[in-house]
Amino acid sequence: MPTPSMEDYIEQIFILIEDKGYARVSDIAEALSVHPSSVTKMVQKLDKDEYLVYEKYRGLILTPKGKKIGKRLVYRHELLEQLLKMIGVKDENIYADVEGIEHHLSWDAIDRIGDLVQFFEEDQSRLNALKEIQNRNEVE
Ligand SMILES: [Mn+2]
Repeated sequence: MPTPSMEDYIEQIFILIEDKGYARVSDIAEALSVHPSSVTKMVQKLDKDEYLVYEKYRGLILTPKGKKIGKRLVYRHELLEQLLKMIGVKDENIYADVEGIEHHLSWDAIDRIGDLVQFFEEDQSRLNALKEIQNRNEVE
């Protein structure tokens, strides 16, 4: 299992490759606000653990194992953003909150949160009922 920090790197590398077709050390450093030397170090570790293949002058590619986990990490991040947005968390808090919690939930909890999001999405009246409670709590 990747550590939280490894997860952040795999997630960003996956997103960069999806968006641009490649992931450079400098792009990864910028996306994660870390020093390029930290990226090089982590990329070597991820290579050793077979999440990616890194060649110094050619760049890096995710292995099937890296791609699979990358896809799940991006899904997890997006699902949690969707949940927080849906329950009315302010936009300005959403990204930092998701970064704070995403590594600390089991995949079981993620799947159940997926059910919950679906529960609300399938019927607008459920969201309205939640909104009503929130309005009531605000007054109190
Ligand atoms: Mn994330």
